[in-house]
Amino acid sequence: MNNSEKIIDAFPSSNDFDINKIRADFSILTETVKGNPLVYLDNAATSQKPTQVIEVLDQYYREYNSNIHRGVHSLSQKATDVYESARDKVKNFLNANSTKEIIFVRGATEGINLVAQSFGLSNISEGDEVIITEMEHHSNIVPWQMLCETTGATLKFIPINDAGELIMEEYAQLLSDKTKLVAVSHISNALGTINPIKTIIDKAHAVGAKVLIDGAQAVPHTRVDVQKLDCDFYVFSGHKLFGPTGIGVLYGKHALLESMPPYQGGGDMISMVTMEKTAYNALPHKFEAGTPHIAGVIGLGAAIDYVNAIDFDAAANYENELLDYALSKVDQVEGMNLVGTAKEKTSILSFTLDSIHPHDIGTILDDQGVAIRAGHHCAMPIMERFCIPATARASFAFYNTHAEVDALFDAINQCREVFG
Ligand code: C6P
Repeated sequence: MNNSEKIIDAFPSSNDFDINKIRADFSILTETVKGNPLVYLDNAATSQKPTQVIEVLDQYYREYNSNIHRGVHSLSQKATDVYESARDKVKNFLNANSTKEIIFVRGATEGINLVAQSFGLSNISEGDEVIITEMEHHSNIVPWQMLCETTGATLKFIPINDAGELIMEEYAQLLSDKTKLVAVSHISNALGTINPIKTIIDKAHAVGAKVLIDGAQAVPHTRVDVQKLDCDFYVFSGHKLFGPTGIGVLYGKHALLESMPPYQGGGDMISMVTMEKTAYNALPHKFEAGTPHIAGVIGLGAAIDYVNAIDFDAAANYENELLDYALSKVDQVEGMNLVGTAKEKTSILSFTLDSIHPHDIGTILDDQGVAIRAGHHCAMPIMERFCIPATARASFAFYNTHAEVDALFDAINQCREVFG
């Protein structure tokens, strides 16, 4: 029996989601760590990659590696075609109106920085206000702090309650005609809270503000329709969506992107350069200076093909079952405290154990082959809000199993025994 079989789920699922078939696509799940089957529960940090994505990357480098948008030769044309077809896949994945609205960036972080520097510097000035929340990842805090420092604008935070939910009445109070931008995570990486982004967007628009949604934790778990949401910007990272690292997406409404200055200068983002001046390329290329992460984009396209090919809604239901199963076990562990108990929550289990530092929990769990993240999760203000230095965080993907949740709790109990 190999390790993957050992950990395969005997727990009946309420839908037809074929977990065994899915797991066979992720060969890394058969690895061992310190002699134990790998139980990978750090999916919020980065997800594993299916064979289908790895093979597409391999094929690009082996068969048609070349630069794009530049060559007349066949390899370059093929690479350009596959690169641009990935943009089309992203457009359909987000239900954007046009491929002109899809900008490839390094990840959610770069997407937010692009908006802060390009939209922010040309639309936000002294006396204006930017609103974010207490539960943001540093990627959706620091770029706005930098913008506000440069411009003299003020940064405001929507507070959260003890369950880790936004206090919407306070949000309503913060909004005014001074508000120029609201930037909010779709799903919190530290708490798992799913934010009511449609309401947030509509309220911001009512005072004339634009809205950026940080979808880094959302796209692997939920369908996103940027037209229905009516958000102005939406960002995500490929590596959390079963694709490569170093590639991500900024969606922006066409008219907004058109009105914004380029973020970086260089090759590919120009239509004409003289020694005196430059005419910029059309969208989306205006925002893609230099040779892009071609393999990353092609791999992201393959990852989107992958999630499109599985029953994504069934996968999301299955993940919710895993979360419910894990939540049902929390009460059985003495001294285990959940951080983030929102009613609307996705598959993230952030917790502390009385008298045991989260880093120690992470180390002891690793000894059992269970990979979780311990720390502040790049969301220090949320730790401050809950008066804790850190949490241990298990985060589930659709390839995890109930047996792995059991392994997590066995390891947690072991941890409690080690620390007495
Ligand atoms: N969160 C986590 O373990 P990048 O690094 O650009 O791919 O993604 C940044 C980012 C932005 N917003 C949210 C909500 C995120 O969760 C992340 C990344 C990882 O929680 C790594 S710190």
